[in-house]
Amino acid sequence: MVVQSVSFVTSAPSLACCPPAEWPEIAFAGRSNVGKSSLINCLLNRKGLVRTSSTPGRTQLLNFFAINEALYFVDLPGYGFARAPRSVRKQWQPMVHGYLRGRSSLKAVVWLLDARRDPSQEDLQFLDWLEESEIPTIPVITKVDKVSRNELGRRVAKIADSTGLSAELLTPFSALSKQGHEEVWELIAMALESDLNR
Ligand SMILES: Nc1nc2c(ncn2[C@@H]2O[C@H](COP(=O)(O)OP(=O)(O)O)[C@@H](O)[C@H]2O)c(=O)[nH]1
Ligand SMILES: [Mg+2]
Repeated sequence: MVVQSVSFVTSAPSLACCPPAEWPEIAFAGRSNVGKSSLINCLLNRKGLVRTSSTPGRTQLLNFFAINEALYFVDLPGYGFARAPRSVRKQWQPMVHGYLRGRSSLKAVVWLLDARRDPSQEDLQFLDWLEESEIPTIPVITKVDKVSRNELGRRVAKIADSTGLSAELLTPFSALSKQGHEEVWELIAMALESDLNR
């Protein structure tokens, strides 16, 4: 896709506060610090559009970005940030689950896992929930520049094993080297073309 225009639209605290569902939508999910904001910036070729931070747990709202006035990207709040206040952790599930289940224009969730980590309990629970909810999921392995080629093969096999996903479905990505940029866009394009109506 040729990205002609990108703009930040709004931060919504709940499904009810989201902008009108007039365009197809792709959401980005994963634990705090996994690289969601960096992936979105990379896909859109905009360096500072989505605030990336080395302080995890900052993004606590559903952040909407309009692309070409035809598509929304939604940066979801991350899970698994133990140091976040209890009130924030309690809000996460109704906010994110409510949005993902209720948003009629949602075409897919890009779900991120860190190449260097084994999937956590929360990662696996979230994947189970996505499957149960029949939400199309695009799994992406982030920060692959941080592991060697050999190690990446082993890491992907391990992640495939613990998630039950086939290794071919796990797309390696790096916001640093841009490895996987084209592949992730292709998977998004396929999801947008599917005539799935929810
Ligand atoms: N080396 C490397 N670092 C990355 C990559 N993606 C993200 N990071 C770093 O990981 C940290 C968290 O990234 P961010 O995009 O804010 O994660 P988010 O919390 O999921 O939105 C930041 O310090 C990023 O610079 C990547 O592909 N390679
Ligand atoms: Mg972020």
